[in-house]
Amino acid sequence: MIWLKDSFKKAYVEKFIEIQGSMPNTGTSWEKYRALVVLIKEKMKISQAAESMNDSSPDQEKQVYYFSLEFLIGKLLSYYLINLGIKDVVQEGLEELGIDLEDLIAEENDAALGNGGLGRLSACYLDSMAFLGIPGQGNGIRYKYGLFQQKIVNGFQVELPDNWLKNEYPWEMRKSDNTVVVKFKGHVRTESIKGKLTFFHEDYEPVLAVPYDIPMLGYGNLNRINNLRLWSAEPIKDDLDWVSFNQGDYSKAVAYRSEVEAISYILYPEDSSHAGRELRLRQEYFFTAAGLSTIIRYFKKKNNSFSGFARKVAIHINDTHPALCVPELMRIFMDEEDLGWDEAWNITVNTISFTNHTILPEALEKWPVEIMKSQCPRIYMIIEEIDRRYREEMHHMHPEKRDLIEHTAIIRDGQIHMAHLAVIGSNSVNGVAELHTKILKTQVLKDFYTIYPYKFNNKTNGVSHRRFLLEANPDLSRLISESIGEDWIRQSESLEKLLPYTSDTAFLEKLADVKYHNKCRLANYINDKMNIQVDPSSIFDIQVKRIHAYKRQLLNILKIMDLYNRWREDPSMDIYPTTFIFGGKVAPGYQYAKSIIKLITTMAQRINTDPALGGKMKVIFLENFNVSLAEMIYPAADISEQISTASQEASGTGNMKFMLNGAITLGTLDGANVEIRRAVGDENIAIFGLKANEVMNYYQWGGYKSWEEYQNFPRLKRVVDQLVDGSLGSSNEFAGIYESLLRDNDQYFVLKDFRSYTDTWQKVNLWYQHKLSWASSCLVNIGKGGVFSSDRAIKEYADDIWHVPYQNEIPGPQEQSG
Ligand code: OAK
Repeated sequence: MIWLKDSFKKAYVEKFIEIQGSMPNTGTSWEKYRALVVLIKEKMKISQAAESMNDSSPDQEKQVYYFSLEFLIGKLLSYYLINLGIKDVVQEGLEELGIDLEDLIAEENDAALGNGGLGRLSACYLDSMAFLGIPGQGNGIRYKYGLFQQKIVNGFQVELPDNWLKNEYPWEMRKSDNTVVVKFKGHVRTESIKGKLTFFHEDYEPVLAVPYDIPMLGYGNLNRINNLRLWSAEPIKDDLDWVSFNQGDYSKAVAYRSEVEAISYILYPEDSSHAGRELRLRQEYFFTAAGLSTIIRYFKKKNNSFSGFARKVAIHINDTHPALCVPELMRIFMDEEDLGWDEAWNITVNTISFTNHTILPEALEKWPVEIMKSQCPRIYMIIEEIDRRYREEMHHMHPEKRDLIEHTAIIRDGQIHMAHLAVIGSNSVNGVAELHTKILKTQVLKDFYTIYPYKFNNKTNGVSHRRFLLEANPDLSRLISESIGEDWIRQSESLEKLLPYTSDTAFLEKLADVKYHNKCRLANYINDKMNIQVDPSSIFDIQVKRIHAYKRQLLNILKIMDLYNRWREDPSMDIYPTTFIFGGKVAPGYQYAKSIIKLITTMAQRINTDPALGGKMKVIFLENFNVSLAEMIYPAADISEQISTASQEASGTGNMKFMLNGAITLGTLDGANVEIRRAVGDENIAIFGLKANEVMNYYQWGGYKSWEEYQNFPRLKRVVDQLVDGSLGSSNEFAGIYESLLRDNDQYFVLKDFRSYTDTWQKVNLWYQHKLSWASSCLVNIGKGGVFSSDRAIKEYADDIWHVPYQNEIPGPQEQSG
């Protein structure tokens, strides 16, 4: 325990007075929040954290650096209070000072430096690394604007800027002393010095990379405070623009400043698609180069030679966005540290590991040679040389396989294939669920799998069960701990101890009560925000995630349209009342997905105001789905909709968060759903639809005939026709959706899976009415959910890829003294 209540109160009041010069009761909630964060940081000696505090020995312990363009960390205050074991003390202490902790928690902005799955995964992984005592540091960009805020206006998504730094972000610490210069543009002069080719990058555009550190506090592990280092781009003040001003070239100076600041201005809101914009490449090189310079600087403090580098450093690249780590590390080793190519290459490959997060072709990053050449001329030269040597080596090994070389080369048709660079330049390539890894090996990266079979491995994703269960669902957490003790918080697999309770009626009733309570909480939120009353005893059937054609929110809303049609025709139909809840953002330029939101909100408007329905159905589109809202939604779900076209969702992580909160998955055999089914058994999940191999077969033969599906199932024909026959209003709003289904042959098999989806949904609806059987299956989902904790995933990365030790048994926060 780091504080008793009275010492906390005293420390808090003193801190507030020190910062504000007045008593806390005179301050705003924001000031009170900031004082609390500052106090915690000081108490934890966080400003000395990371490098120095964790590693005072002369010999460096192996460090893991997790490079990601996205870290969707959400709010930290409440979570850290839990991790420090002081939430109750702080809450009570503040209460005695007349302050409501909830008000302070509400002041914190969600740090939304990510789009969705990939970004949240990196936040969960930093969390587990801190918990497990792995020296693991995140490396990313401090975007001035995070993922946009979504408003729904007249049923359409409207994007507003997310100015999360407006008030200052008290968790971060600017570390100006560790600023580095990243060099863009210019040209490379080559000179032979003492018989050795030497490269000089000249006339470059210098960009200052200024680090801001955010502490990563793991549950109960106060001895290890890790760090998320986010880089901000700033112009060099007294150099180029000063020169330009002196010469009167104002426009050049202004252009330079804005070009530089643009680098860390905004997170690209495209999820799983590659826009190929120059600025994005600049972002990628910027945080890669800055992060590597920190690594090298720290390594050199503790080591005299680079020969042991790969034993002391693991660099993980989260998808291909940081793949320039490969040539940049080569550049540093060769141009700055004077290593030869072969040695530099060996160390680079042995240090870097790579995770692929999607098979969508539109997400695969390719950069035109011309852009790379002009932005990063020296890096381009190195990529060219890596490509040349790769081709040569392949030619030597497989002289007859010209096609193989062409298919796997890095530079082809004037483009740089970043996934190829990442595979060739790393020692490990992993997918994020068993099915996804299999698809990588047999389809997307199959040629590479024949060349480097030993690099490929699977690491099924995991989520922080402490954030998404312990913090998000306090009532369920209490029930669990009262029944099986608190081990599950540190050992997620201990949740299995709940399984004997599946036949304990009293326990199942308590579980149902907890769910009801959580549904009331969400219902109140909906009422407050949208002025719509939903019945907490109806089924909460929820699909929250990015809106994307392959995730098939369309299939869900067509099901709802069909149900509505049938209910109106036969009001006595035996269906249990259901509230359908959607949430998720669309990339601003993705018109098709935007029209799906409009379809959902149009149906919501119609259904929610139809008095004849007597409240049997409600449809809710919750605006601005983010980490904080997610924490309220998962605990309230009965049905978890995981209905992507089989083969397309690499893993999914929402599926795991719902499961841990006792929702039943209604899903396809896609991504990690496959493993969820294996964990819980067929009787505790509802699976429907085409299998991945069936979908892939269709793709191979050019798809299926969606027209036939439509013609042969009148209920389906009816909902599809309603998209364009004026039933939903006179505008032509949904013609694009209609076309995608019939004229473009339904690329995502929505019509093909419609019958089995609606049939399965109906069975689930019936099943829900058997309350004990339902609650028992919910409990199996919780009990089997432990394996989907990010602790398990990180242990696998640590064992198989990074080769770093971790602590398995970590005392809880209460047991540590300070
Ligand atoms: C985003 C940009 C480029 C490539 C992939 C993504 C992405 O978010 N992928 C998602 O990653 C998650 C974490 O691994 C998976 O659970 C999702 O299935 C996948 O779509």
